[in-house]
Amino acid sequence: MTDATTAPDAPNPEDAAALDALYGDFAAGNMMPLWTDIGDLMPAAPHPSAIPFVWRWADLLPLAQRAGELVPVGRGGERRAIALANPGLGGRPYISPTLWCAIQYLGGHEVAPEHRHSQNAFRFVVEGEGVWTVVNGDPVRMSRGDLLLTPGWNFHGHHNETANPMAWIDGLDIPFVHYTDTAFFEYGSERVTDESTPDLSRSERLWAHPGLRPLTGLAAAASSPIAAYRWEHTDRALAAQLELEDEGHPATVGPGHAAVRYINPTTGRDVLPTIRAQFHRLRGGAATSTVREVGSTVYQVFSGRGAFVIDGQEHPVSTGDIVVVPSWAAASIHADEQLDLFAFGDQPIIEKLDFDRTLTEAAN
Ligand code: GTQ
Ligand code: FE2
Repeated sequence: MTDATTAPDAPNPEDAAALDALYGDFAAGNMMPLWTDIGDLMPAAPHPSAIPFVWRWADLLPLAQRAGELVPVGRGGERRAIALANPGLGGRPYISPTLWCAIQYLGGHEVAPEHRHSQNAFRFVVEGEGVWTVVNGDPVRMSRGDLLLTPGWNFHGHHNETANPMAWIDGLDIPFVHYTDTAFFEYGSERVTDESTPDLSRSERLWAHPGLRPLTGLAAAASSPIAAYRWEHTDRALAAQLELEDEGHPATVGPGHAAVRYINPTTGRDVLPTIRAQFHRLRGGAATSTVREVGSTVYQVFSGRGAFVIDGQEHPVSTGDIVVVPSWAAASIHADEQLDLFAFGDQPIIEKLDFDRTLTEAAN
C-alpha cells in the first residue's frame, strides 16, 4: 500500500531490529498490523478460498451406500449425512464458506430421530421415494424433484416407510451459523412424532394454492410456511416458460433458459432467511451468459447433460452431479441436451447486508 513517493528506504540494521522487536511485541500483546496482510483482507475483488469443484453422483451414492451398511443411524450421531468438503476450505465439511451440502442416506425402515437447531435446512430429492420427513409434527412426503424445507428451530426427523434405501441432498447454513457463533440445538423424540404417510403435508393443504393465502396466516414469516415444493409445479412452471418463449412471449431469463425461484408466500422473498433456492431448465444447445456474482451457489443436476465453465475451466456434468461456484467466479452453463438444474446459494445473507454485486461478462 505504498508507492514510490512514500516508500521508505530499506531500514538500516538498527531499525530492522527495532521493527522485529515491535512485531514481536505486537504478537505478545495479541495485536496484528493491518499493513502486512492488507492484500488478503481487503482485496480489490473477492478471491475465495473455496474453489470451483464437482462431485459426481456416481461417486457419492456408492459411498453413502457403504455408510448405510456400516454406520447405524440414531440418537447422538442423528443423521447419516456425508458433507461435501470444498478442497479450498482447509478440511472443514463446508461446500462454501457459508453453506453445507451433504448426501443423506436412510436404509429401509430406518428412522432418523427428531431434533431441532438454529440452522436452516432443506432437502432436495434427485431420485427415489419412500421417506417422510416430519417437520413440527407434520409428515412431509419426499419424492423425486421435491424441495422440502426445515426452517431453523423446527423439530424434524425422517423415517423410511419402505424396505428400499433412499438418498437425497441436504443444504444448510451450518458454516455461517458456526462462524457467527449463533447455534443452538435440542434433541426431540427418538421416533418421529407422527408416523402417518399422507400424500400432502398439512402445510401444503393450508398454503400451497397458487396466489391464495389463508387469512389465518397474514403475518410475514422469516421462512416459508410451505414444507414441500412439489416437482409437478416446478416442472410445469418451467415448461410453460419455454412454451411461451416458443409462442413469442418473453418469459425466459435468457434464450432457451427457463428459471424459477422458490419463494416464501408470506413475503414473496426467499424460502429461508439464509438460503436461496432456484431451478433452471436449459434447452439442448442453450447456454447462459458468463456471470460473476457475490456469494456462493451450489447446483445439482436433476436431469440431462451439459457443462459448467467456471473461470475458464470446463466441467462436464450429468444427472446427480453437484457443482459449487464460489463467490465472484465467472460461470456459464451449457446444455448438451435439456438440462434441469436445482440451485441453492447464500444470496439472502448477502443481499440483507447490501453486499450483492453481479457482473455479466459476455454473451455466449
Ligand atoms: O437431516 O436434520 O445434512 O441436522 C446436517 C444436519 C442433515 C438433518 C444434515 C442435520 C440434518
Ligand atoms: Fe437437522
